[in-house]
Amino acid sequence: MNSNNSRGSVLVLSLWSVTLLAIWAIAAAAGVQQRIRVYERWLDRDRIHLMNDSMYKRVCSELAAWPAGRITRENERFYRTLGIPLVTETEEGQSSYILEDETAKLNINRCPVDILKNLLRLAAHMDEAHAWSLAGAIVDYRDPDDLNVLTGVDQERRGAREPLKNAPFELLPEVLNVDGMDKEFYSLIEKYITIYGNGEININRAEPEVLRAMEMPEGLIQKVIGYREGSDHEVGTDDDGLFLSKEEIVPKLGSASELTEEERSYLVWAVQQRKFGIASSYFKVRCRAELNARNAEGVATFLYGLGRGVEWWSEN
Ligand SMILES: [Ca+2]
Ligand SMILES: [Ca+2]
Repeated sequence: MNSNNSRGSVLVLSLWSVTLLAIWAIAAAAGVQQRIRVYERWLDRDRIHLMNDSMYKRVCSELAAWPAGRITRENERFYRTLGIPLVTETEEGQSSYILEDETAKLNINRCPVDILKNLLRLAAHMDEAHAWSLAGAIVDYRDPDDLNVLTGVDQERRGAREPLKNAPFELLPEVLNVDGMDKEFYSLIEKYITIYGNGEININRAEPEVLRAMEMPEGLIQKVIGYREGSDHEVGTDDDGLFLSKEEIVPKLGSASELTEEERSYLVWAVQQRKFGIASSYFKVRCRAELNARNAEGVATFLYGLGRGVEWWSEN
């Protein structure tokens, strides 16, 4: 009887040991698998970084040869594809970059208060009084004095969320420090504003919202867009119209579609007043690397000033 009990105990103990060993083996395997996954993710990040770095070097070397503010025979092809992703297939996946023309946006360091007001009405859907007030606050933040740009009165800043900087914006998100600006308004106007460039808007690339804020007549905006798209009504194709100099704007547009007297006067005035340019000096470049098999991707963004080089760079 005792011998049977003892054999039973040994059997139970053995079974427990086998079960515990099995649990330990499963846990160990899971731990190893987890470590492998962490290691693979680390390798993916490294590969993505290298792909974006290679794209970054390629774009920088291309842009280093471009003259600022001028379209040449060599870079004309790139001006036709601004805003369109250029994709390179690799063994591991796909690399792409897109050039965003900062000079096609309103420079909040130079833009007059009424144009900023127009943009806030159009893009952030503000009423007239609200748009004037916030546009005034943006100008007061950046201009050197303490006078309210709308009333000329010395500002009483007590109670304001942020003090006036009285100096230019150095980064775009700094506009969130302006009294009355919030994340929602910022997200609505972000794509139309910049802190780079001499204030001339690139008429070859500006979005309709920017042209509207510049008080270009609506019919003329449609004619400019139609000229840029060409007869196939698509941008990025060979028939796209491109103004190669400011002097070409009025005659080229006039020969593509009939201009009214009001439209012609606006264009002549705007070119004389240096409201529009035809080329870019600053590009925001977004590089994207994707690994096909791993469902992993990473984006690197940098700002390139022609004749200046890279102003900032970020990766995520
Ligand atoms: Ca000020
Ligand atoms: Ca076209």
